[in-house]
Amino acid sequence: MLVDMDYFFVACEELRHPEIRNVPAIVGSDPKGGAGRGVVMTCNYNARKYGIRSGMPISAAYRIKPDAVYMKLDYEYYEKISEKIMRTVKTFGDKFEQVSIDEAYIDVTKRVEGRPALEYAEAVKKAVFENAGIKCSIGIGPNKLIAKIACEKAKPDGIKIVEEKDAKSFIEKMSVDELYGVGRKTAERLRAMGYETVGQLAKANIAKMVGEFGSMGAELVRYANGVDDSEITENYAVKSIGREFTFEKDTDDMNEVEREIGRLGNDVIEDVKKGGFTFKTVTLKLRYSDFTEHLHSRSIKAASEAAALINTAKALYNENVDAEKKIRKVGVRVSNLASSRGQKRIV
Ligand code: DCP
Ligand code: CA
Ligand code: CA
Repeated sequence: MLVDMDYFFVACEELRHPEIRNVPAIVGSDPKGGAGRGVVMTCNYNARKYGIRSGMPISAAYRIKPDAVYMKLDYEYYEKISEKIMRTVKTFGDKFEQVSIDEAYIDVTKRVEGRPALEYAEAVKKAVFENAGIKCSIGIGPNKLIAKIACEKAKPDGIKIVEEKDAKSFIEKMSVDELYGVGRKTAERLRAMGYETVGQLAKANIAKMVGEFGSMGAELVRYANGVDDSEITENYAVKSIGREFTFEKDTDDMNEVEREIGRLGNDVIEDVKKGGFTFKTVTLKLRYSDFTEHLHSRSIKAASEAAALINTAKALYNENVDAEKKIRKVGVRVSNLASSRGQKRIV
């Protein structure tokens, strides 16, 4: 079973601002009257009606709906709610694997023996709503791949069950980019090879696919046939990755600070790659010689590269630094992590 929260960040905001429930509402960067940089992290379904989407430049959202409610990211608050949700979801499975802040797999094989899976999923939804006040969608399938796709089809506030015997036909008409592990680039390459639908890909020649994509080519064909043997494994201990540095002597030399941001950024990226993560939020910490401390955050499209981190951190520095003061300590942190499983393997 895959359990995924609906429009998660904005759903969290609704809990403390019930008045935004019936209007288009967005969490993301400051739109600054249309001149703002950065992206929409998410929006409620009311905003989606107008074509606003996660990952879209905030300036584009502003052009579509300047009178929407724009809220800035409060990752720590969402994380607290996420913890409550995950504690609840975990009790419903024999194995539990959180894959991002708002989504987890649980193994319910034994739990649904002798009772309707639909009833069980309804109980999970009810428990999450009662404990955390958040609505979610649930996909159930013979493996993680099918559960994930089923959950997408269940959105919002729904349940979709796909039995093993129906798994292949469930996905065969879908476009290849709806398959797990297929990003935009891979989808383009698949189309160029003549594979438009998952069903076409399912019949692909394995040797040809391996020639094109390496061992992951074979895996893609297995996915296209609805086959996924990966286990549900607990692995989500890490929520953010950061590094800090205290200068020998407090400094207002911008080149020196930027050099340090670059160094910290590269160290952070090493850990990001080791963990197989992508990040969406960059936070710069500045502590001045008077010991005041400021945090500046920006959300970007999911990334795992050093340049994305370092450029964002430097931009935050340049935009926010108080040039009147000397800096004692600088920190760089990434959060809003997700597993890059499926995206990373095919390049
Ligand atoms: N998120 C983000 N940047 C993106 C996409 C999402 O920061 N490009 C954040 C905000 C989301 C949260 O991660 O609330 C969970 O992402 P989902 O993809 O599950 O999207 P939502 O929960 O927002 O919407 P849905 O109802 O489609 O699941
Ligand atoms: Ca979600
Ligand atoms: Ca999610």
